[in-house]
Amino acid sequence: LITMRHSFFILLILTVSFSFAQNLNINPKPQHVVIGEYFDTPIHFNIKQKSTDNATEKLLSSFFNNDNISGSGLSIQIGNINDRFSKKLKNKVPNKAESYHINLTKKQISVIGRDARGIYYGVRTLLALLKNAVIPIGEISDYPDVTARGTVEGFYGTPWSFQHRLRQIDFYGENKLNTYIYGPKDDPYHSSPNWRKPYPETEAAQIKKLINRAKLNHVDFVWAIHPGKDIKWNNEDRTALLHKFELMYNLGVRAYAVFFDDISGEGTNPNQQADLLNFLHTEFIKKKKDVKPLIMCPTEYNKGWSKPEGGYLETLGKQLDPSIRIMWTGNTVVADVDKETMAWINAKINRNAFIWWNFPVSDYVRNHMLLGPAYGNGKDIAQDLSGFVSNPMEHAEASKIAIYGVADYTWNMSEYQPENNWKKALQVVMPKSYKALEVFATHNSDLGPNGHRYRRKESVSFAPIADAFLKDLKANSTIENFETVRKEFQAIVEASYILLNSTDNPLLLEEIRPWVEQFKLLGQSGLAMLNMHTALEAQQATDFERSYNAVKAIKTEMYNIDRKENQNPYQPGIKTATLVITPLIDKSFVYLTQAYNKTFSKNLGVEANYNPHKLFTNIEQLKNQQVTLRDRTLALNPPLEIIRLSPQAYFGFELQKENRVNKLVLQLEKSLIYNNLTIDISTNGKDWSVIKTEQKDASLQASINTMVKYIRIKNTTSETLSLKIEKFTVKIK
Ligand code: 14T
Repeated sequence: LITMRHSFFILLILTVSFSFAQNLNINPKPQHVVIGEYFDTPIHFNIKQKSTDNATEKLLSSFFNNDNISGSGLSIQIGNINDRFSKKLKNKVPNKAESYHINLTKKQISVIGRDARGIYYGVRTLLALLKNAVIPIGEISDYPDVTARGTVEGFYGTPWSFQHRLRQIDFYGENKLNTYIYGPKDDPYHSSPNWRKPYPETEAAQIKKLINRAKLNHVDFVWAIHPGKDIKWNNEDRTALLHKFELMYNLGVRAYAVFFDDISGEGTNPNQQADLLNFLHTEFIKKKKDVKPLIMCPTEYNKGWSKPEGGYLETLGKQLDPSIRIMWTGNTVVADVDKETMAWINAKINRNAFIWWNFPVSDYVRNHMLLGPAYGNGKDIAQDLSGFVSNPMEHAEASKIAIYGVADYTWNMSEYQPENNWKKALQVVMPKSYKALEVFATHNSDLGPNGHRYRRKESVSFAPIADAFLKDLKANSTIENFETVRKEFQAIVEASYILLNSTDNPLLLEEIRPWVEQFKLLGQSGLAMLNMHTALEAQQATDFERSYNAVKAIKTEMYNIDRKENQNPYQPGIKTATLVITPLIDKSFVYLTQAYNKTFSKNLGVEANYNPHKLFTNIEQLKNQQVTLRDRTLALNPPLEIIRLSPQAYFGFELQKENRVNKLVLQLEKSLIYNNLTIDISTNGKDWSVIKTEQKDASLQASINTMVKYIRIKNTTSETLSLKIEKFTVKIK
């Protein structure tokens, strides 16, 4: 009996400490934690450190000061494996880069790092432990699974501000991310036309500061250059590149990348690319001695774009110096990666690929906020990667939710739990209002239909409830979930108010504000929709019509926000909760109004302001591109991609019915191509007539003024044309 009771207690202690271990609240989750009892965190510490660098010193002084340091306090020893104090414990430090070991007793805490970064990470973990009221007795052995972990600021759109970059770099340090690749597409000194030129003074000074901040966080600031749009494969440009590297070196850069993505023409030649990189490797990296290995982004950076006939990837794989890392986005531009992805690319390039994960980047769905968990990548690929970076949204603070997940995933891959991590991330970015943020983020995760066909789950636990609601509504039976749905709409409204008035992260609020406003209105329209149902059940026509008008009025307000906020030329406007909540409200509204019309012999309108016209094309690349109707202008959302138009290929619009069409405008990056295109119209999709066009303000225009159902741009030459569509609109009467 005694033994039984004994083992029961042991079991109890084990479970308690186990669940507490889960709760150490350290992101990323440490690899090995063995802990037993806890003791109260003392007030004073007697701290001795050896071999600590500036970054670690600075970190230590953020916690230890004259008030909590004392000779009689809890002894803390910090150092590396060669320091004398670590003799007994150094075997426990994992034999991996950036690793550390922490030993915790009531008498002493030892933190031993394998290298400078290992010490720094050990101290990060130590400080996290000391923030709790109790300290565990036991040991932590820890190391990262992936060598290079972090982000690539590689999106199109407004680059992050200086202030945001500083905050990001601090955030990376806090979460043991070690890589920030600087490559914003819209920085002209990173790309064409100015990649050859030095940064102007202000920008240079800021980059210098970012580099210093990165050093203090043990983050490699990797400066990327994107020269492929206009590079000449000659000595002059090669020297220009070397010179720019030297200038950046003088600002403090010690890690470099060269991007050849999203270019066409001469710049795409793999032999020339490899030559250039090898040249930089021997003439710069090797000579400097304190610069990290080069990273390159290939032109064919995903499987979908790789042309096996051309042997592009194999050429890079064979020719590039083995130390040079090659980036890869996966099977398509925007994709999650798995074992198969890695096996395919690694075989081609003769090395482990460096993953460029295009999440949570939203530059192709700019009207959406991507706030869901970071999930979808294989948890068994740690050994197949040389690095893993996330390309974030232009909304820096909002991106931290996903980046927090990337930190955990890349550090301790097999144990990564996306949903748990996501909940912690919400608390980190909004320590007080995180519950409201959870309501908002739960319903703002998906991207909607998009050219890359990348989707995310959204409103996961609510989705079945919404389905059941609609089913009951249509079957005219009692709605079982009515109260649950009402509560959710109420929660949406309340969470929105809480967020709009929250003070715990003003910068985050600034980014999400228009979406939260929209979300609040959406919740209110949901409540009004439910009132329509209640009034219909009670046969109260007046109440029904008031709620009906309220839904319409709220929709008008939402429409106005959509027309006013975030007016970029790509995906203008503000979309919220598009996967589950919005369709639920829209469908219910139509259904209820129809039922009311029938019962009361009325004729209330149900027309939604959705777009009834369609894209009309035989080009695979374009088939998922969205079209927008604003006022009376129908527009193709301009793709970031260069579109290849084979002979006879066409793109245009199919209108819902015959309509008088006015003006057509097509704007391409290069206006030379206009001569190779015709504009056709048709009323049946079979018989076409070519219409007259003129070139005006670098665009191709046509005044049409007849009834058409189909209108298209067509390649009438016998050559394949490559075009970058900047604008394509028609005005409908
Ligand atoms: F270099 C790459 F790995 C990459 O992903 N490049 C861009 C990136 O800057 C952008 O943020 C991301 C998401 O839109 O995708 C790439 O951008 C594209 C994608 C295309 F399909 C640019 C042109 C495209 F045709």
